[in-house]
Amino acid sequence: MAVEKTFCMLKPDAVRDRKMGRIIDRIEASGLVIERMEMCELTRSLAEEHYAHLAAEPFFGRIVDFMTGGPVVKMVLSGPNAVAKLRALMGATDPLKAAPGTIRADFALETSSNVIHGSDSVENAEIEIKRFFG
Ligand code: IDP
Repeated sequence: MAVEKTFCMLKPDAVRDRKMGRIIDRIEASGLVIERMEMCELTRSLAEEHYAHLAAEPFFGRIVDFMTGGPVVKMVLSGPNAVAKLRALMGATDPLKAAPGTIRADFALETSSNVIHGSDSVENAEIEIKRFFG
């Protein structure tokens, strides 16, 4: 299995609602290694760049408002199949459709505030790690 790096972010709802510790516990328990971790606030331009693939959606402005509305925790994770492993831990984008036991199923209620981001491919992981950590 290929050792990969992936980018992960705990969204402002996870920080505000004091769910960070429990989510990080699940990440560590999965075997993924936290290589870097930092709390920060996103600028509008960084949030817009990160969600540029959704720029045409009617909810784009609300995503940017949400992501810039409070601190986030950004992380670089590594391990065998890290990209797919984190996506499996996270569950589906809509928490109501996420499999039981996944982070989104257990800690989120709405698609628009679904507690966690994880890169969806090795290529995007590389781009996102550069975007957020330089
Ligand atoms: P992902 O986060 O599961 O990779 P994407 O399709 O890349 O999903 O969407 C990015 C984020 O945009 C989602 O995590 C979610 O917070 C938000 N989003 C996606 N679709 C909707 C929607 O239909 N309504 C509101 N927010 C959405």
